[in-house]
Amino acid sequence: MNIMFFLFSLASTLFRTPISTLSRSCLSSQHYFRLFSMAAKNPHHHLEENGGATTVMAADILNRHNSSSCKKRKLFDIDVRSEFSHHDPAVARINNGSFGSCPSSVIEAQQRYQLRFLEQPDDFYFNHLKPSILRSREAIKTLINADHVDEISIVDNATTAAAIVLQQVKWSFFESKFNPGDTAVMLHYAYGAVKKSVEAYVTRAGGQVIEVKMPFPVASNHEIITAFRNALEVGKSNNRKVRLAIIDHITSMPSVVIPVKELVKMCREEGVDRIFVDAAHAIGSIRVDVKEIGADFYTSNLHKWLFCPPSIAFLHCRTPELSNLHHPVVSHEYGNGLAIESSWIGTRDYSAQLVVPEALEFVNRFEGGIDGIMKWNHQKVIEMADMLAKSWGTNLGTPPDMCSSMAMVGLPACLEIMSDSDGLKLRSHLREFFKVEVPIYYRQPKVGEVNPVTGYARISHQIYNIVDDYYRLRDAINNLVNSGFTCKVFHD
Ligand SMILES: Cc1ncc(COP(=O)(O)O)c(C=O)c1O
Ligand SMILES: *[C@@H]1O[C@H](CO)[C@@H](O)[C@H](O)[C@H]1NC(C)=O
Ligand SMILES: *[C@@H]1O[C@H](CO)[C@@H](O)[C@H](O)[C@H]1NC(C)=O
Ligand SMILES: CC(=O)N[C@H]1CO[C@H](CO)[C@@H](O)[C@@H]1O
Repeated sequence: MNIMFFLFSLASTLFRTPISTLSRSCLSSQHYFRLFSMAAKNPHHHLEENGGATTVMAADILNRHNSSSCKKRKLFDIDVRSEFSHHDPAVARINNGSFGSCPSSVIEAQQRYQLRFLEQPDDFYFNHLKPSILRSREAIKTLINADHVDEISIVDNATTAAAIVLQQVKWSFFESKFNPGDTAVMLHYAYGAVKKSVEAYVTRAGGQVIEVKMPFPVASNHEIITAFRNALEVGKSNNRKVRLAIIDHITSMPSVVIPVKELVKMCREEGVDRIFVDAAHAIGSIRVDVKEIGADFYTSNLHKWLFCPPSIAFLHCRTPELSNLHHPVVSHEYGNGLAIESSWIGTRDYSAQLVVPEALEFVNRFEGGIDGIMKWNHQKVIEMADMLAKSWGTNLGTPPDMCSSMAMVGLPACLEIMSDSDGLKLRSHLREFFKVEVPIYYRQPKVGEVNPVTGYARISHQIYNIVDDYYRLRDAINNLVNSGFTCKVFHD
C-alpha cells in the first residue's frame, strides 16, 4: 500500500473520530485495556532483529487499570485500526474464521523477505532461506509443546498436510500393509476438501470410509464421544481393521470444538493404526498441546487465527523417523525427511513461511500474548452470540465450552431456511443489502419438529472486532423478520 495513503488513513481515523465515539469506546471497548505497549513501540522492526519477546513497560501495565487514561487507550484503538487499515471499512465481516487476517506490521515483514529474495536470490537461497524456515519451525515447536523441531514441517495449508498423511495411507494399501476393505473413520462434519482427499487417496486405494454421525445442535462432549465409539465399532466389524482416524479439532461447519484428547485416547485403546487431527482452525483460537493430545499427525493453519499471511500451515508428526511421510510435490530434497523436503519444493515465494516470529511479536504486544487473545476472543464471541440469540429468540448451537473464537447462533425459524442453497443466498443477501459477511449453516430438521431452527450463523471474533459489527448482523436479521421476509423469495 502507498505510504501516503497509509498515513492519511491513520490521520483520518485520528481526527475524524467523533468525541462521542471516543468516550463510548472508553466505556464499552474494554478490550483496549488488554492492548498495551503498542503505541510506545515502533512497529517497523527489521529482519536483523530476531523477534525476541517484547518487554512490557510498567507504565503500560499501570495504565491498563487507570480509568482516567482514556486518551492513552484510545491510542491503542487507533493502533489496532492502523494494523488492519487495509481492510474494507464498509463491511462488517464477522467471518474472520474463513480467511484469517494479517496485520500490516507482519505484511511489511513479509514484503521485506520478498524484496530480499528478489535483490539477491542466490544469497537468499544459500544463506537465509533454510535458517529462516528453521526459525519458524522452532517458534511453532514451542507454541504447540512439541519435543523436537524435527517433528514440525511447514507446508502451505491444511489441505496439503492432509494430502501428505493420506498419501502415506494410500501407499500402505498399495504395499499390502493394509488389507482391502480396512477402514478409515472420520466425522460427518469433516471439511469438504479433506473428505474429497479421503475419497481420492483412501477409497480409491481400497479402503472403506465410516462417517461419524454427529448431532447438531450438540449439548455435550459426551454425545460426540458416544457417536465416535459407535463408528469405531462399525469400522472394526467383519474382521476389518480401523487403519486411520481423522478427527477435526474444530469442525468448520457447523463450528464445534471436538474433544480430541478423549477421542485420540479411545482410538489408541481400540488399536487404530494412525490418528490424524485436522486442526485447521486451532492455533491461535484454542490451546494446542500436541503432547497432551497424542495424535500421530496434527495440522493447523497459521493464517487463520495466528495473524500470518496466506498461506502457512504446520504438520506435526510424533515419530518423524518412522513415518515415511513425503511432500506431495517431489523435489530435490526427496528422502531427507518431510521437514526438509517441504522446505524446498522449487522456486517460489516462501515469505509467508518466514514471518512466524514477526506474527508472534505482534501477538506478544497484547496482554497475555496469544493466550490472552484466545481468552478474549472466546469470551467476546460468547457474549456476542448470547446477545444475538436473545434478540432473535433462539439458542447457541453448542454450549460455550464447545466454542472457540467462533460460535453458532440459531437464526429465527420464520426466515424459513430450507436448504444449503437458501443459506448461501441469505448470506449473499446480507452481504449485498446489509454489508455483513457471515457464513450460514443449514441444518435439516427432524421429522415432526415444530418451528425448527434450521439456520445458524457462524460468527467469529478477532481483536479488531467491535460490538457494532454484531449489532449490524442483529439488526439486519430483525429487519428481515419484521418485514416478513422468508427464504421463499429465493425460490422464484
Ligand atoms: C477443518 C478444516 N480443515 C481444512 C481446512 C482447509 O484449510 P486450507 O484451505 O488452508 O487448506 C479448513 C479451512 O477452513 C478447515 O476448516
Ligand atoms: C492515570 O492517567 C492519568 C492521565 O493520563 C495520569 O495523569 C495519572 O498519573 C495516571 N495514574 C496512574 C496510576 O498511572
Ligand atoms: C494449498 O497448497 C497447495 C500447494 O501445497 C496449493 O496448490 C493449493 O492451491 C493450496 N490451497 C489453498 C486452498 O490455499
Ligand atoms: C479477513 C477478514 O474478513 N477480516 C475482517 C474481520 O472483521 C473485521 C471487523 O468486522 C473486518 O474489518 C475485517 O475486514
